[in-house]
Amino acid sequence: MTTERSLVLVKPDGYARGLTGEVLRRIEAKGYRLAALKVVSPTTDMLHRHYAEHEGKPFFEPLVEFMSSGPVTAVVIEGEQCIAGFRSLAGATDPTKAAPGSIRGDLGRDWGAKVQKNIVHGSDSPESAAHEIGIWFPEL
Ligand code: D4T
Repeated sequence: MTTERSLVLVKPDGYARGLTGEVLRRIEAKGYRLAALKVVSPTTDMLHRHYAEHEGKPFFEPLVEFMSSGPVTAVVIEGEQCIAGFRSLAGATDPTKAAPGSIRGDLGRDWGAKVQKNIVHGSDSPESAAHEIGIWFPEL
């Protein structure tokens, strides 16, 4: 089994609510390593590249607007199967349905917005992780 990397984002809602430390704590407590970390104010271009698969969907523009609304903490995590492992830590996309014990289940809720403000992002495949790490950490 080769070591994997995943791109994790603490989204503007998580950053603004002071939950970055809690998210990092859960990642480290699970046993994954933090390979790179920074606070970023993403450009529209970065977000269009990051969310290209969702272009044209009804939540795409609200999603880009939300993700541009404040700083984001971008993290590269590392460890065997960390892609699936972090998605399990994060929980379901909809925070109302996310299981208690998960980041979104414990810390997230529906705020009545056009887009789900669900605290974190995690890559969903090795190909997405490589692509996304290139967008958020071009220096790596
Ligand atoms: P990300 O990509 O942010 O880790 O979230 P997920 O992997 O869990 O979900 P996603 O890519 O399908 O969606 C990206 C982003 O859009 C929001 N969203 C999604 C939304 O507001 N309404 C929706 O119906 C969907 C599918 C939430 C996450």
